[in-house]
Amino acid sequence: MNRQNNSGAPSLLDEQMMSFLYGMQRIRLAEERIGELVASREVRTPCHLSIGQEAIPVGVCAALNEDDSLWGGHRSHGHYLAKGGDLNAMMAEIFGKATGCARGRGGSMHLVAPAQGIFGTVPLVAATIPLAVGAALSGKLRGTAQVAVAFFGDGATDEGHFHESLNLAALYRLPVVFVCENNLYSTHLTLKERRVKDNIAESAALHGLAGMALDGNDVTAVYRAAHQAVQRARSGEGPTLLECRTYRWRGHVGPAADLGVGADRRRELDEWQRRDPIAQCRALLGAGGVPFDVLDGVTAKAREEIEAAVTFALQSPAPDESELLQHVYAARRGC
Ligand SMILES: Cc1ncc(C[n+]2csc(CCOP(=O)(O)OP(=O)(O)O)c2C)c(N)n1
Ligand SMILES: [Mg+2]
Repeated sequence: MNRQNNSGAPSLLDEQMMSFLYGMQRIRLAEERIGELVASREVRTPCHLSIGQEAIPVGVCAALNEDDSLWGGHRSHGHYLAKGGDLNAMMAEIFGKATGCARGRGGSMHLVAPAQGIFGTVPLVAATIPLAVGAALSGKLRGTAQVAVAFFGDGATDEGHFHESLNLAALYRLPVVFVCENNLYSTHLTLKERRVKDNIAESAALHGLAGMALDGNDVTAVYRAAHQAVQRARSGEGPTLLECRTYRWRGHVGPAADLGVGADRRRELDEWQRRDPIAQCRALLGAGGVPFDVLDGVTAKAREEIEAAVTFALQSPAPDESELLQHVYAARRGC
């Protein structure tokens, strides 16, 4: 990859890396801001931050089309943003405002943007996996070339849904990509406390689908693996399981770092912070000749957008009381 050019402007190949940097930086800054707002009690919502894990949604979503569907769980700000969900509508949702993407009814864990293929993020652990399989089956029956992607944590692989879904998807060669974000923890329980073997990716071979384990903090590795998996799905060759290794810098829920959780958390955090996906991406671009002020400009642009989204959310109205029972039950036709 030749990143040198005379003007100091990013070359064409760098443009994709720059868009990865921007995508990751936007997620991180948005989540840092959400963390501050929760800590100061300006917003009241449980929030599950994915700081440290940004390369996975950004790398995977770069391989998707807008009408491919995305299914995320309780920790899905990053997936929503990477797939093209509106930042203002997300921030307003987190504030419980009427302009929120779920009209202020869902909060941080129920993000939705159907026009961008985000039909819902679901905090029931493992629920996204069969939902994505259903979407893939629907696409296949309707003869579209759409691909469905399920994002889920390592904790979700402890559930039966994971295995049932992999089996069904493999059996019907469904166009689905299973993305396991293995951050080594399910709440406060480490992988070692929950499994005899550290072998999530091997579930793919057991159920007869393609699969691989990869460095989830390397955005280009994630993009390449996702691109291949999406091509496979779109061309009728069936599903893929990607186990992406990563680590969340904050606690399971809320903005704190949870350093008291587990004997190893301090050491692990130090180790994984040295593998920061954003710093790695910046270093690659910098080493290739992209000037630091250009890289800093990416951060400044993202920060500006986030502050504008917070202002939008603050100035938005709360939902009207009269709407309380709307959108709760489906209206019966003809009644
Ligand atoms: C079916 C179900 N069981 C338990 C919970 C409580 N719970 C919420 S998040 C979580 C841990 C999930 O861990 P993982 O899937 O690894 O995702 P991570 O939080 O690490 O991103 C649990 C047990 C739940 N929401 N749903
Ligand atoms: Mg986990």
